[in-house]
Amino acid sequence: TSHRVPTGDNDLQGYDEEQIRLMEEVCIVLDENDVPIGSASKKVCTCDANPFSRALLLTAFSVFLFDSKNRLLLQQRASEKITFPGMWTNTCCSHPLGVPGETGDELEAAVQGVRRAAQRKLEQELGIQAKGVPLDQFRFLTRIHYKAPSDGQWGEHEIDYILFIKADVDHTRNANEVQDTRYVSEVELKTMFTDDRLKFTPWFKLICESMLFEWWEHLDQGLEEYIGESKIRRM
Ligand code: DMA
Repeated sequence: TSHRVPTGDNDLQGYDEEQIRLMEEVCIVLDENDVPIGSASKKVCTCDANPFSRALLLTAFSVFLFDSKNRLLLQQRASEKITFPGMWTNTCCSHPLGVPGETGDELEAAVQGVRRAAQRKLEQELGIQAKGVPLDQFRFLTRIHYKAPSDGQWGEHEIDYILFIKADVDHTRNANEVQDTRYVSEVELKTMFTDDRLKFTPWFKLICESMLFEWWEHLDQGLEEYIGESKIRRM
């Protein structure tokens, strides 16, 4: 009998070409305590199909952008996305890249790297200009460690840096990334959750079920007490 050695090579056939290209982006691989231990392509890192490796732990970030009326900007992921297509989620999520400027060993440097990555992706996904979302306006709240399978073949295993920013910005939609956007109040978001036709990403649901509404209520007063938490929240 012959044993087939898993290659860790997920099959990307049939997916969108631009999204296949983005799977070559180099992500930061972490140990369980958020210490960078290497880097690898997003394709390798998010491969959940190989029983020997599974998805690697990566640095990720989740931006929550609020307008001056404290409404949260949501996006619906494009159907072209390889992971979690068509699902509603927070303003913007991605991974900082393993390049100078977006990576750092100490927490403060890592947060600054994540802020730069957030600026880059807000522009790429939503056409939001960097000058409308200055680095020092992103407020780092905490880190959330979680694992979410997408469809058996792909999965996310991440330490997710949570960033809040309050800014009135103009946005567009990169159709390859985002199919729809919507500003919501807390009540409007809770109403969306009751509509079975809408699907939400697992990390957004986790954050909504844990801290989001508490943070949201303190946006203008008292958010300081939640900022810069050093503990990693394991979910
Ligand atoms: C990954 O986001 C990050 C989190 C927090 C799940 P993503 O799949 O939207 O990344 P990208 O837009 O780079 O594909």
